Amino acid sequence: MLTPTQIGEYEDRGFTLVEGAVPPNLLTELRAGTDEIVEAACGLTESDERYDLEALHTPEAPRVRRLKSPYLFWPLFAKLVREACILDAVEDLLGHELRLYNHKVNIKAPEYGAAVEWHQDWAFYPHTNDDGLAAGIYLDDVTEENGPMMIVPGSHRGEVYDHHADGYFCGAIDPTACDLDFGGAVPLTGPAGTMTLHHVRAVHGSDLNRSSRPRRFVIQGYFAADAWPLQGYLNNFDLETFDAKIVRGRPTGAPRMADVPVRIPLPEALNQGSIYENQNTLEHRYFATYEEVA
Ligand SMILES: O=C(O)CCC(=O)C(=O)O
Repeated sequence: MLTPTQIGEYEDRGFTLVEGAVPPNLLTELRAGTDEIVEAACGLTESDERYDLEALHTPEAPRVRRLKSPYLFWPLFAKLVREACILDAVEDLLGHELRLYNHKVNIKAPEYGAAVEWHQDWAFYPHTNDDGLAAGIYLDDVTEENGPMMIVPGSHRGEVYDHHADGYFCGAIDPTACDLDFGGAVPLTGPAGTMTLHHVRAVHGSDLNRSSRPRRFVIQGYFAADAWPLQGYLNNFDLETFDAKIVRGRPTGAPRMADVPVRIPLPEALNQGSIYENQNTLEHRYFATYEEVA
């Protein structure tokens, strides 16, 4: 499905974009389905297994920051993690045997959607090899104003950066303690229906939504089936659940080992929950918070 130029860009820079990857009828279904799901957060008083709520959420005026593992709860999203229009592109980059690793919808609501500090997905879940990526789908038109994902080109070939604060994992890179060129980061913009593909080691982040338009972003993380999570056994590893996440090809009990840089994300983050909670302990933030801007 991908062109040689897109594959080359992914290999050289650590990311590529596919405009119009999601057909219009599916896009309409996803947008309407997401609206309904977000409205159903009305009445919730705190985050739960499905919803991650902004600090300023109230039961009357819901502010949903993220849908957590939506494929487990809503059929529309269960179908999406296996959609050919996504998996064909992922297969071009990772091969035919594929496992879903994680799934979420990040919602940057107009004028207050939270920033995500710079990080590498690899720092959260190192595997035996780094044939992993995140396929993202923009449900809204994304411009520089509504918090596009930004990626430091070529960073997928570099080191794995320290994502700790005061000795605990915090899921973010301290921008004052590394040599990364954040000014050279590329904003991934595109119309609704655009798919982003970024390497699991690529450094990325995103600013606040500073516009009056939403930025809803579905993220589906995949690995080659022979990449096994290094922390699997620590996290109550269950083979049946692991194998049920195969979306193409067959599972294997023979992990492929690669010479990859690894840091273990322990001791665990002091603020458990989503990445937004983990990153709260980062002392030097790169992006402004909504509270600061307000
Ligand atoms: O929503 C974004 O802009 C980035 C999201 C991200 O990197 C994450 O959720 O891990």
